[in-house]
Amino acid sequence: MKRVVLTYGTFDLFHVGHLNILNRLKQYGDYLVVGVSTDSFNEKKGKKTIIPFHDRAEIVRGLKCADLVIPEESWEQKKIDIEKYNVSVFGMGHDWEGRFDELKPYCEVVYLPRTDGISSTDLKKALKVLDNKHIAELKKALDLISSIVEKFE
Ligand code: C2G
Repeated sequence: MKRVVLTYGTFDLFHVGHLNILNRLKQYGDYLVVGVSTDSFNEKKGKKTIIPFHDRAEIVRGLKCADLVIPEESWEQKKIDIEKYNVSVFGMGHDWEGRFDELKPYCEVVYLPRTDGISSTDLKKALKVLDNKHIAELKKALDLISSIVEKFE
C-alpha cells in the first residue's frame, strides 16, 4: 500500500527551491502527487506567471520525485484530492505555515523549510533587467557617456 504525499504550487520559472521542497516531501512517503496551479487559478491567487500552465506542469511531470501531476484549479480542491488519492501526508513550504491546518483531520500536515535565496519573484526581477526597454535605456546612457568622453580626448 503506497504512502501518498500531496502538495501544490505554481512552480513558475522552476528553480532549485521548488525541487528541494518536492524532494523533501517525497521523503514522507513513496508516491508524490503535485497539484500545479492553472493559469486561471493563479489569476484568482493574484499571481502573474511567465510560464504557461501546460509547460509548468510538463516540467514538474519530468521530475523523478513527482509520480502524478494534477491541475490545481481552486483552494477548495485539497480535501477532495486527499480523499481521491488516499493521501497520508499533505505538505507545503513553511511560508504556508498554519494555512492548511484545517486538513489535519484528513491527513498528516507538514510545513517544511523553504530554500533561502531563490524565488520566482527574484528571477522575474532579474529577467526584467534584460528586457528590451531596459537595454535601450542602457544603450542611450552609454552613447551619452561616450560622446562626453570624446569631448575630453
Ligand atoms: N518554495 C520553497 N523554497 C523557495 C520557493 C518556493 O520551498 N525558495 C516552495 C513553497 O513553499 C511551496 C512550493 O515551493 O511549497 C511552490 O511554491 P510556489 O510555486 O510559489 O507556489 P505558491 O504560489 O505558494 O502556491 O494551494 C497552494 C498554492 O498553490 C501554493
